[in-house]
Amino acid sequence: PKGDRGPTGEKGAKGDTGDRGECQQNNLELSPYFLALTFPNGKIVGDKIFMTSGYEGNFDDLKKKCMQAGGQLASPRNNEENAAVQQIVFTHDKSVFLGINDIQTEGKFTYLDGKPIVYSNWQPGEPNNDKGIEDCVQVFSTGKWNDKSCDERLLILCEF
Ligand code: GMH
Ligand code: CA
Repeated sequence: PKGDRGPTGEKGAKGDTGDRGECQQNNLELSPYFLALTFPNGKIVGDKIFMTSGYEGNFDDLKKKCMQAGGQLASPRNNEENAAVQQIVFTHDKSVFLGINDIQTEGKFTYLDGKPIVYSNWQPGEPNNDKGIEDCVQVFSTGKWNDKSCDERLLILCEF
């Protein structure tokens, strides 16, 4: 378990077998390099890194900025990834846009590549397409999702 290792994830710690997978991932997350690089703007989940720069903008701005950086807007695909997104939203007290929208077909939420979403964490009553203008998805500090106008200016959160 994660808690069994020292907080510094010292080199050559027990369990550092060089294997790919969970053991190595835990050590990576505890290494001072990753602690430094992810504090306070990033989170590592499995082989995915979520990172904000603090920039705020509308959906198109944020989508473009993430792509220019070689990543894409955060697109959590399970509870663990969503919890990482939530933690960044909570830390910064600013909600983020996901790389998910129903711009193409109202009511059918897809990733940026157009594929249907495999995971969601909607706030009860959402998505409601309020006033008929909500095609993007924001995450609250509770981790719950709300569809929101893509013209809102929210915090950037990319995944790499
Ligand atoms: C409406 C109501 C609220 C809800 C908002 C939100 C806007 O104003 O249904 O309860 O919180 O819409 O969905 O995105
Ligand atoms: Ca809504």
